[in-house]
Amino acid sequence: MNDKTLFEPYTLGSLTLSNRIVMAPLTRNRAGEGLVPSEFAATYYSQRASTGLLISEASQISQQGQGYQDTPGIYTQAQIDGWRKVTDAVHAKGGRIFLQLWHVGRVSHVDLQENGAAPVAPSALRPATKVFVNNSFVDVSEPRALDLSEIPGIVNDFRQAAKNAIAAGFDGVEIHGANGYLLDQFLKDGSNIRTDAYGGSIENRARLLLEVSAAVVDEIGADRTGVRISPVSPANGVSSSDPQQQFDYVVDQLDVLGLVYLHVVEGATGGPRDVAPFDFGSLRRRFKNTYIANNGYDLNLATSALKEDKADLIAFGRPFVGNPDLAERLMADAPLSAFDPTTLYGGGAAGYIDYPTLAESSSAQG
Ligand code: 8OZ
Repeated sequence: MNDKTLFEPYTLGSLTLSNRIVMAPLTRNRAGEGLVPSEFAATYYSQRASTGLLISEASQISQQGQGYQDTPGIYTQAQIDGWRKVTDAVHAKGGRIFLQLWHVGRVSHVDLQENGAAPVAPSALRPATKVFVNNSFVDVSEPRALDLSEIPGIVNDFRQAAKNAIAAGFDGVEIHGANGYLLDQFLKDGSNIRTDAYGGSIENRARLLLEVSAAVVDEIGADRTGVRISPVSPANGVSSSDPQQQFDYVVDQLDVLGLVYLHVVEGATGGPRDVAPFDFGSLRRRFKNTYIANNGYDLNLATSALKEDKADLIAFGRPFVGNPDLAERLMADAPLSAFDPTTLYGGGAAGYIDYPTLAESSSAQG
């Protein structure tokens, strides 16, 4: 036991965070023309700037990397300029923000791809999952397996996107290696049946994530690079026959790269924490820098995880939708507001920037 609390400053690489609370990436599908962040995004993120570290919604690194309508990108100058408004607004309030770099792989639809092309995947295996496109949830399209010759281009898209994120004023980036998207599809043997250097053994399946991580570290520095993984989450139809061995190896290698943080979705994404016997403590012990724990944490669970040294920072996701001042509410052990599920994905300002703080709602009542 130790005396750590959620509400004390924390040193993350060269940054000082005002507390140990992290806002997990939350997809909101409100990007505008050219997949530029919403005109309301600067307000949305800066309303949440009392959080120690904000992580942006997943943002595709290329058109090929997009899987849902109206998600923002980080591959055009207009997108960089749009994100600059967000980072300026967050920094003006003393906040810190990383951008999450995303390639969806096979979790996509031909209507989002250039010239209606098939989504790309480690192997031509279509998952039983849906994407939001043309204003409805539809089955993903039949994917095609990436040719070996295409892989360096994807690594380079991640590298360029990281550079763009820094140009947009972000404090760092988080590589999305979780939730059944491209990098997780390569890691797990249910979605990766390749027979080349990127499939088969644990080392081969980890190769793409590690090459992407090394490229991003080379481009912007290890102290600005984090990775998110979800070892046992079946999200988007992935499965692994050897998650402990796979992720022990991955984390050992990420540790060698000196990444500033490891962000772990502990359990099924957005669902139960204990879906399989898996020792998250093993990942925690293998990784020397900051460990961010995520998935269904509340104040009590977060406090005990810190006191038992199971994590350095705790990421909260959905509670941030309806509680812009979540940090203050947790500090006061105040009640949390629910959010409106009908405005979670898509729409405009409503259900996005109009959730009141505790102080605003009590003055409105009184
Ligand atoms: C919810 C809806 C669409 C995408 C993830 C980026 O699960 C997502 C996502 C979540 O990581």
